[in-house]
Amino acid sequence: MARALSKLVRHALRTHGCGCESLTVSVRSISFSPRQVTSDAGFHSVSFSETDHPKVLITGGLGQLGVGLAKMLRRQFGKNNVILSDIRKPPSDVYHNGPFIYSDILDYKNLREIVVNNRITWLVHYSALLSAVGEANVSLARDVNITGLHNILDIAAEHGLRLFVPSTIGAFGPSSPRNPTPDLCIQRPRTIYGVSKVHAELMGEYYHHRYGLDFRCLRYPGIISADSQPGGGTTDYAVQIFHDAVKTGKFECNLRPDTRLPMMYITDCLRATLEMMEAPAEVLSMRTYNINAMSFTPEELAHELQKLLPGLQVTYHIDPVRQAIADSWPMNFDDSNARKDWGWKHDYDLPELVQTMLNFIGSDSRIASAN
Ligand code: AKB
Repeated sequence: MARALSKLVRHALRTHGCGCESLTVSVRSISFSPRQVTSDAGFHSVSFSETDHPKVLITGGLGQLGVGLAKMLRRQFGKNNVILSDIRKPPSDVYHNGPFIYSDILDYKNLREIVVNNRITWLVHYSALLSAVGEANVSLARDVNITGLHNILDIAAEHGLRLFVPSTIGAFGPSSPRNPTPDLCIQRPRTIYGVSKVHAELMGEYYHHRYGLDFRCLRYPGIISADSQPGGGTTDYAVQIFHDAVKTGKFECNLRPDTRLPMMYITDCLRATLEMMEAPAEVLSMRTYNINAMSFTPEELAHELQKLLPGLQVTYHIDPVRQAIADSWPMNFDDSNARKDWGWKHDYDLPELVQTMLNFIGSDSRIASAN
């Protein structure tokens, strides 16, 4: 089991943009930090005029969500106003589609230089190790998810940035109400990923109240995308099933057939992120919101897929680490506050999700086999 998990970590680090290969924690040389200034230091004023487009930096940009978010934000704000960053070398299409920069969130000076030199006004902080991979390497997860976040918070507060940090259904644990899970309830997660996300929620909210940091946070469900892979999460099965179904007609699921988890299609997730970032401060009654679209089990997802691919065979080989994590997470997510405060509304339910994923992956594999 330990060997399998460390293989998983190595694979995730090689193939997925968590921005986390470099483990050197830098010694800071900063002239001041929010810890040294008083609460009335004026961080409330954003450093760009409301009529200007924001200048956005996305960390962990080569993971599951960064490239898609950059594409959407570039359409809205202009190509050169959105900078993707990671510590890995970008594929050539990403490199040629807009600004890409090396950034290591554990290197405070490097981050600060990027923010200053590019006059960044919004920061979307996607670097993180996910749940399963985090359990396989706790100290790396602690460095990236907690120390990295501290750097990001300080940079954002010092430079008056609007900061988005995603949280997750994983920020809840076995003692949280699971069906449904409201925004405010007991949060005692049992993974380092969950602990680091509760820490991020609380630190962000603390910086908001203490220093006026414009911190915004959404708790994402499992995100399902066709052209980008998640890396080392518990909900990854819900992406892999589509690829295996199209390629081989078979899928081996690592969760029990009745494991119910909240899920969302990537287009909804990215739109929610932009809508939360653009929401006027006065409508935000909270700084951290649940968002949701649907909830399903592996059995229900397989059944929906079999309507379009009747030959699909699904077997179950349970991974005890992932199963224990999933059993401690919400089954249904209550996102009524997001719907009430800033008008959140999802577009994709399970049938549309399955149709869209199959269209996408099917046309991709047809192109690949034609080449
Ligand atoms: C994971 O499974 O770790 C993530 C998440 C739900 O946060 N996809």
